[in-house]
Amino acid sequence: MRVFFNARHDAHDGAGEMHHGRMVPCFENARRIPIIRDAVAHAVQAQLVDPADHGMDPIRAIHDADYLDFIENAWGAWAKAGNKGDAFPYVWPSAGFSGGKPEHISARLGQFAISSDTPITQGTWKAAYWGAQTVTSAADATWHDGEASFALTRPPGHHAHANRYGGYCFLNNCAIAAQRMISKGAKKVAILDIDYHHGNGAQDIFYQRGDVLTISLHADPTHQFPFFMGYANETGRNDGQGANLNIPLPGGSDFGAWGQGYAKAMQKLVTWQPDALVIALGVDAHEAEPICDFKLQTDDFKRIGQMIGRLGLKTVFAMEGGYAHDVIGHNVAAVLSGYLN
Ligand code: Q9C
Ligand code: ZN
Repeated sequence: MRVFFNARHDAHDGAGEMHHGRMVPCFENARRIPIIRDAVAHAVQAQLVDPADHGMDPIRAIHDADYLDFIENAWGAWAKAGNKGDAFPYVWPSAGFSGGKPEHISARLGQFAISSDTPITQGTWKAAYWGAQTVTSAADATWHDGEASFALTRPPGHHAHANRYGGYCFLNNCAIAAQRMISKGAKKVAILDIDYHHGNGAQDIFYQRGDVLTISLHADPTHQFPFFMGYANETGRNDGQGANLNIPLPGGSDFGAWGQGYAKAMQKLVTWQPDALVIALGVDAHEAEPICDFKLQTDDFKRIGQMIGRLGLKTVFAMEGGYAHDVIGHNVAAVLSGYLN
C-alpha cells in the first residue's frame, strides 16, 4: 500500500501536557510514528512516499485565514513575550464574557484553543503544514487511480475546527483530504472516524453541508473528551441535515457493542453512496490504550479493515490517535492488512 509519510512530523515535540492537574509527558509524541511505520512496512509492503508541497490552498479550503495566521505565528509571539518552553492558554472567552479583541498572546491562545492538553512548540506549524501536504498527496493519488492510500502523519487532526485547535490537533487532515477530493470532482465524500474520541472538528466543518457525510463512533461524551459535542441528536443542519451521524458508545465497550455501532455506520455508508471515503484512523479504542477505556483487540481492528474494504470505495486512511506504543503499530497494520484482503 502507498504510505504517504510526513517526515517532518517530529518538528512538533511538546514536552508535556496537563493531565488530571499535573504536567505529564505528551501522550501524542514523535516516537509513535516510527513504530507505526515499521509495523506497516512489514504487514502491507508499504511503499513510503514523500508528499509534494501543494501550498496553502488545500489548507485554506478548510481553515480560516486568521486562525492559520495565528497557528503559524503563535510560538514566535509566545517566545517574544519572554516565555520559555511550549505555549499553552490559561484563559478562555467563556459564555457570559462580553468579548473584546485582546491582543496578548495568552488571550489569543485561549481564543483559538478548545482545551489545555495541546502544546504549541517551535516546530508545530512545520509539522502540521507537512501533515496537511501528506493527506493532500494521499487524496490526490487515491482520487486519481482509485487505489487506497495511508497518510502516516502527526500531529493528528480530527479535533481541529475551521478556527480552533486542541485535543492534540491543529489542522483537520481528514477534512482537508475530503475537500481535496471534492475539488478534484467528487460529488459526495464520507468521513468515517473510528478514533476512540468524537471527531468534533469534521462534524463542525461540514455540519451544514450535504456533500460530505461525517460519521463518528466514539466514547459517550457525557464522560469523555470532547464532552460538549458528539451526541446522537447532532444530525446536521440545513443542507447538511442527515449528513452527520454520531454513534456514542458507553465506557468500557468491547467489540460486541462497538461492532453493533459499526454496523449502523456501514449501513449509512452503503445507502449514502459516497464517491470516496476518508477514514480517521485512530486506534485508541484498543484495550491497552492509556487515556481511553474501550476494549478492542488487535484482531478486531483487522475485522474493521475488512469491512471497510468490502465497501469497495476509493479510500484514504489518515492517522489520528493511538498512544500505547506496544500495540499501535500492530493495530494500524491490522486495519490496513484487513482492508487489503
Ligand atoms: N491529559 C486524539 O486521540 N485530551 N486526541 C486528554 C488528557 C483529550 C485525544 C487530556 C484527548 C485527545 C487525536
Ligand atoms: Zn482519540
